[in-house]
Amino acid sequence: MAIPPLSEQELIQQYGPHLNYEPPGGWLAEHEPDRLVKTHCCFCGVQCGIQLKVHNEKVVGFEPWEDFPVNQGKLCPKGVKRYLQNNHPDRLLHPLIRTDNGFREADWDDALSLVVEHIQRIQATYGKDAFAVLSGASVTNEKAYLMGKFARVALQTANIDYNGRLCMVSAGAANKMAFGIDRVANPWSDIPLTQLVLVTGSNIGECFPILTDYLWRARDNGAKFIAIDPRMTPIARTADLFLPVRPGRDSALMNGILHVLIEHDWIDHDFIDAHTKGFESVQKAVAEYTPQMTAEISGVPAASIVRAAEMWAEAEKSMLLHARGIEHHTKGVENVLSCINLVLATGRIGQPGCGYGTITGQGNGQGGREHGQRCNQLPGGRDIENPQHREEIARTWKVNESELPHVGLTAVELMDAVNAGQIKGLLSLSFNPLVSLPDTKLTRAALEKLEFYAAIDPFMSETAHYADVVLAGSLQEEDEGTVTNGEGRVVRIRRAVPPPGNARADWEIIVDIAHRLGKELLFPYAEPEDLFRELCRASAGGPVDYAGLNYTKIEQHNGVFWPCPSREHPGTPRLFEGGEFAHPDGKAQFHPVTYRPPDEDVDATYPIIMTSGRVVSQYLSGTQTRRIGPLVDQYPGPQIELHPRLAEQHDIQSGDMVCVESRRSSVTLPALVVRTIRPDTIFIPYHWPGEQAANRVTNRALDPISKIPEFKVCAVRLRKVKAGV
Ligand SMILES: Nc1nc2c(c(=O)[nH]1)N[C@H]1C(S)=C(S)[C@@H](COP(=O)(O)OP(=O)(O)OC[C@H]3O[C@@H](n4cnc5c(=O)[nH]c(N)nc54)[C@H](O)[C@@H]3O)O[C@H]1N2
Ligand SMILES: Nc1nc2c(c(=O)[nH]1)N[C@H]1C(S)=C(S)[C@@H](COP(=O)(O)OP(=O)(O)OC[C@H]3O[C@@H](n4cnc5c(=O)[nH]c(N)nc54)[C@H](O)[C@@H]3O)O[C@H]1N2
Ligand code: SF4
Ligand SMILES: [Mo]
Repeated sequence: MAIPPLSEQELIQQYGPHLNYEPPGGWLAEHEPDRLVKTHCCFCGVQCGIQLKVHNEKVVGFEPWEDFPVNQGKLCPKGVKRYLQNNHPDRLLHPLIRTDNGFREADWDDALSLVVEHIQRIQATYGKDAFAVLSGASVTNEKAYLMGKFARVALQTANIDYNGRLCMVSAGAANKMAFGIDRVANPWSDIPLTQLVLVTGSNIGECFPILTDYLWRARDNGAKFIAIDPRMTPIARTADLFLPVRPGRDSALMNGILHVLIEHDWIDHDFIDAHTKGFESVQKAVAEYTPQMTAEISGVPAASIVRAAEMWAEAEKSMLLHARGIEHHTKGVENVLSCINLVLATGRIGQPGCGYGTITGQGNGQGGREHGQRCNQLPGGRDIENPQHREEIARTWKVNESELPHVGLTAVELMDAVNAGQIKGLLSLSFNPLVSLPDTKLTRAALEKLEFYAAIDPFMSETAHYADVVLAGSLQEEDEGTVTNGEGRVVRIRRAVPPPGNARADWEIIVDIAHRLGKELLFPYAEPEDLFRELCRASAGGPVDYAGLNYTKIEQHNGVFWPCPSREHPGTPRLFEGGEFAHPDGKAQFHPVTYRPPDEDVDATYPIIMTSGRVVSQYLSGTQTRRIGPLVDQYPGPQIELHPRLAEQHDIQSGDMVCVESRRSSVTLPALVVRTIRPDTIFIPYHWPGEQAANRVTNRALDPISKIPEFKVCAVRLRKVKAGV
């Protein structure tokens, strides 16, 4: 007997948005929402406001949130499709325990008992630090704070770090060194007020699509625009001046631009004298970076270097913005310092339309690096080796200062310590290192050596496949909390729906483990707001001060910028007004930078530079966005971008399969021949795992200060494997 097919109505009921097409009448017609929840996009650091449409306790769509000032209702391709991750058939609905026959579903009591048993066994056998924690910056401030406290108080391990170590740390370290504080100096609403925007190492159009709107508004007001990138990115195509820098040469290029400014005396002596220290050393350092020498190192024509300096000088107000393009280097901190030197020497900071900033990447890239989940940090941006900071936090946490661990290993070093057998156990939250760390082979070898690994994730990430226990955690829309966007604006994340099935809110899982470790009294939280209250208290008087914040105030003002030290304080959208910096003497510090080559430069055997990054439709290691059909359609798999001249040399055409080999391993992917990239450079987006992973070939060398890996430069050679069809 024929089985009757499902009707349109039944299909919709059964599969909802996963049908992946718009039914006649649209989703709205089928799913009159039960409620709209004002919250924020779960992806990048712009943290666009969005209203999630909820039907039957599932997120089924979205509406723009036009009153939220950052994006005023606008959303990018990922923002409009993000709702498709909720209620996805791949969502983890139960804890999973590894058996000889794969994973089995478990209840929470069994899963968490096993976690606690292994934590206790490993720590008793090998010492406290042998159990490590890796956390993430896609999670709320509340969770970031909890993870730091959990590691130091419940586990008493020094070894906790986070995936921002792959992201924001070069800029963070340089900002601390130069300004005494790690936050973008201006709100984005300053961009339309400026006369010149210089963007280096950021593909804003694809990575922060909504910020493009601020650039357009600046252009509408007459601003000029300079872009620096080895690739002519979508925004670079609209630039007044484009400097196609050779990857890994930014400190030389910035020194060269400053050299021209000093040569013509286009600098701000009054500002330098009144508000900074150390200018002479920078003046000396850039003296040799003539346009000619800078051109030879950077691959940018000397005339363009001079033109960049002229345009900077001609503008009365200017802003310099950068992202990972200059930061993902073994000299990431130096690259950033060379940018800051340019800004300080010309006094272009601390005024409306005049300023500087790194563009924060992850959704909570800013807050994620403030509240103590970094290996060298305590809440409020405090230093874990500073005796006074340790005392302050020990008091808040009601523990003895002597019990607080000291500085631990950074994320990549931590994985290396796993590989070396020093760390035996790992708990991870919102981190997928198998895809996101450089040199995949090494990461995989390390994961295989762990005696015990527990991963908390809403999806089965590639790294979670290596876990002994996978704990079904929550998506951003399934928990209350706050995040701090790329401007330093603390915004409210609302719980739209509960976690599905037996999945639990991340913070509940961590608190449950802490209780099972006998620390009930030190983790007395009933809801995320309890955590936020404690976080604000813990931050009081620290370098990152949230003391005056609470949920109501944040909601009333569409977000509040830190520092916000008291209830009456309105928050601080623009830093350094009046030339007042955050070092104790109020002055900014210049740092001389001398160019040095990348850790792995090209040679006769590996003659081509490989760089890596992103495409607009995919997000980070892809755990979420590779599951969203329309985003997969937009850019189904990684391709190797290369210039026609390089392609011709290797007889390669678009679609041919090309093997890229480095000293570590190789990856074979289809070629995409484009005129927008330098002929000596190839680019591969890194969002895919396994055989398609860009990180099979990347270099694990670290910046000596920030410990960020050199994702943006390694030396490779090419081989055509197969002609395309
Ligand atoms: N669509 C999308 N958006 C995202 C993300 C995502 O995964 N997908 N991730 C978010 C996160 S966490 C981050 S960190 C940001 C990253 O944002 P971006 O830093 O803007 O993005 P990337 O693609 O990593 O790199 C930016 C640019 O650096 C250039 N570049 C490479 N090498 C060099 C160099 O040596 N010098 C200079 N000057 N430029 C160089 C690349 O060609 C690229 O265009 O994006 C955020 N937004
Ligand atoms: N080659 C190369 N490699 C790179 C980069 C590059 O440019 N080139 N960029 C680097 C950068 S800038 C970054 S930021 C890293 C990012 O690398 P990762 O941080 O490893 O990437 P994510 O995809 O954010 O992995 C986070 C995991 O968090 C889960 N997750 C998301 N939200 C939540 C939540 O609320 N709770 C829980 N429990 N889990 C959640 C996701 O499902 C995913 O499995 O990659 C780095 N790697
Ligand atoms: S710009 Fe960033 S925050 Fe805004 S919708 Fe796109 S991914 Fe989400
Ligand atoms: Mo990032």
